[in-house]
Amino acid sequence: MAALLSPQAAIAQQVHVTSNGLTATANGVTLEVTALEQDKLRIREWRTTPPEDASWAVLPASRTSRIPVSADTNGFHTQQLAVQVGDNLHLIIRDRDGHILQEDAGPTVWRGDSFRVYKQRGENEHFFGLGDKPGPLDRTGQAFTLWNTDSFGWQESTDPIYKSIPFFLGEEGGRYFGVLFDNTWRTWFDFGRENDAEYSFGSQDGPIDYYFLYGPEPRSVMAAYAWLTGPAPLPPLWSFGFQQSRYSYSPESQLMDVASRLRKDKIPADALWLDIDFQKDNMPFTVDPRRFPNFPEMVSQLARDHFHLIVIADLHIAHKPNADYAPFDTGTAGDHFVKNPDGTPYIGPVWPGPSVFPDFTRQQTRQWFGTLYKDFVHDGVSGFWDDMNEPAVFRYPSKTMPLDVQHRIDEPGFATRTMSHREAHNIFGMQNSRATYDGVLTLRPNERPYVMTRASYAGGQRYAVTWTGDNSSTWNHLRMTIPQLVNLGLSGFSFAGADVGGFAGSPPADLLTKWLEVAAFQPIDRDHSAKGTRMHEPWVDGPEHEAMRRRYIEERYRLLPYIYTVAEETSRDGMPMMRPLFMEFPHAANDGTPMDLATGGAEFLLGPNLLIAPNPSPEEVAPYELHLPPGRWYDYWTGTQAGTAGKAQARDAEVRDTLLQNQQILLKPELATVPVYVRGGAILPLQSLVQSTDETPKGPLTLRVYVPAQNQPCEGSLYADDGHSLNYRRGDYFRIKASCEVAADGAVTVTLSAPEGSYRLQWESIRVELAGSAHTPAKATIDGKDFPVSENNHLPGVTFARSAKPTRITFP
Ligand code: MIG
Repeated sequence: MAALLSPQAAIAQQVHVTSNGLTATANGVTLEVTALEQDKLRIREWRTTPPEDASWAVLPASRTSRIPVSADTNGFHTQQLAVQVGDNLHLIIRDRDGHILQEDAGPTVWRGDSFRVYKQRGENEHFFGLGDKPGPLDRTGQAFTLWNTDSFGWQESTDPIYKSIPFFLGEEGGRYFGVLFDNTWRTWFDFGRENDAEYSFGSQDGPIDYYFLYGPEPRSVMAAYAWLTGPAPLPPLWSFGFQQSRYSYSPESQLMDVASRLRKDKIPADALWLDIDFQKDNMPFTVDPRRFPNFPEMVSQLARDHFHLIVIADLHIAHKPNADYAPFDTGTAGDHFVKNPDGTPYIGPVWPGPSVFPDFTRQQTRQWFGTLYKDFVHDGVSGFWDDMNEPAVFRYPSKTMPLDVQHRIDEPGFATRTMSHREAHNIFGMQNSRATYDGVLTLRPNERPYVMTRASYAGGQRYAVTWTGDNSSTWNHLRMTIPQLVNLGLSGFSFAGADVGGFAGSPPADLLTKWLEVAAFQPIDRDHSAKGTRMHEPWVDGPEHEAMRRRYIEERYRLLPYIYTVAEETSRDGMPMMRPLFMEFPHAANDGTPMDLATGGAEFLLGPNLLIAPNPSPEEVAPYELHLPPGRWYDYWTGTQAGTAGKAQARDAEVRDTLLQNQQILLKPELATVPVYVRGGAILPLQSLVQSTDETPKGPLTLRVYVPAQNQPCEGSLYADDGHSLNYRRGDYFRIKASCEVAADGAVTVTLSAPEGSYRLQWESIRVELAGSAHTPAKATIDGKDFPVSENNHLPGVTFARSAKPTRITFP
């Protein structure tokens, strides 16, 4: 981060160090820096009076957290950060070794009510996050607008799209920090596009209110952001199964045909989705009695076939007075709709025709909206889909409602007042999904709500999972799913997916196959397509394609114990499921440069241990380079070592001959394969194949140990619970930790901890097996007793009854 710029004409200013931070005033502008924790600061700046101290994104306990600081001249320090204010409110944040982490590039620039804050950008500084903005993983050199927008058919250069997540990570020299700019108006970010020596953020109006979260490890930034805005709650287990959707399955018989074909063709699946055509005249919270005459019976039938049903329920309520349409009648009676400046309800055209829009920033309105799910919940519908909540409104060029529409804030912790749509727009979708989440939770109090939203704001992960909206059926869109979903994960939305196969357009068979393969390793695996496109279900291109697709979906189901364990980590400490390489290997390069810059963000990690390496140019047939992070790696599909160490074992002669030094491998793209690697020292929990998460897997739970080099770390864990209730929050879960050690003679000892939690694991036996052991012993010892070793897929292992005590397994 560059040296201090010479400040403009020095203006007398006063810096008051307080017990928890400082305030400084110059030119009528006040700067306030508050230490929330040793490594977390809140920064506010204002001209006349301090803005209201409230937030839709930040948890009240975190926002009001304070720690004592030590005063310095013109600043203060905590145990981890030093804050200094120079002339003209020039703010510098350093770590305790004196490295500048963030420094103003000049005073805040105001134009009327709008403003922009400028920071110096280091020559090698990189930026990530900002939700699912299209474009490269690294945000450097780009500028963005945050304004929730219905962007059907968005492309790589489209900005803005559906969500506004004003959170980013910065990195230089291997030191990471996060910034949440908590302002709900239209905001702008520039990461060195206008001037590569600066980055900046600003808004049309509203407060200058941002949080600085220091790492230095990227993992700590994620934990800090989860502390600040709340982690995403753990979704139900079934939502990690395969999900099949289309705009729209209708009538009922078509949906039931899809359900039975999935079972008949043995394509494991857990969820089906109904899009708007199941409704009567596109009216939310209705069912078309003609096309879905037996709705409750249909939901029960699906449940008997082990399918969960998710239905769309858009927020716009049809403007239908005197038509016996309860959402309109009760909403009107309760005064729940947003208004024009003259006090009349605002009416705008959407799917049902003229529609009114709930005033979601009122607690009473959200409570009312939440009751609308009653019948669906009663019928056994498992999840809800909040679409169109930017909000999308037809016919206006802006694709949303007029900016002078009035919203009311009536909310504990906020001043009661009205605000214009300018201020409410970016939080509208988030508050819609909050109403859905809270409403469904109230109706089914001990079950985890499953809500998927299109629009949201920072902190919206507390209420809903998300997807990337109306992507396209192109190879480039398949490639873009990776940087988009990784950046969403870095922005709090770990539970996210992209429409598999692409929404707009019709994917050629090869594209759909490859997409189904790659998405098997992404957090939400949901095949969805637009009206008028060709069908997308796994079988539509004949048995050969179907077999390739099935194989990947099956592998996802075998990996579910691992996938669910990784998901639980998100819900505890904010670590995304889909991770950039830098998250696990921040020091892969000596100078701290994130590894992902070399790979172009094409590779990703699923949890800590699986590396997925699809072709960065998925439509090309030429070999491509794989960059493995430091350490030993195994080919997931063969169990053999990869990289330099695994040279002799490479399967394909052409590939073997082109193996490179330094953990680089040349891979030959194949339609039937996505390369996947496992970190040496990983212990992966795996299960036998099931057709849905309802089915109890046969045989033992497998813990597959990928033998590390001697003295290298070796660990893994398994988390399990009943998969659907909230009992896990009261200790009803199961967790074991596993570790291994390799002796000088190659003997491997695996240690399992005593299980934590009261949940009774569905597996009564456990198999511990080794990938990459030097030899196959005939016997192993378990707590000192001999056990026969058996091979499964060429991997030696032992099976034994699960125990409540720690277990030690030695393979001599
Ligand atoms: O104007 O409900 O992004 O997934 O299928 C289109 C119909 C409305 C947009 C969503 C898409 C959904 C579609 N919706």
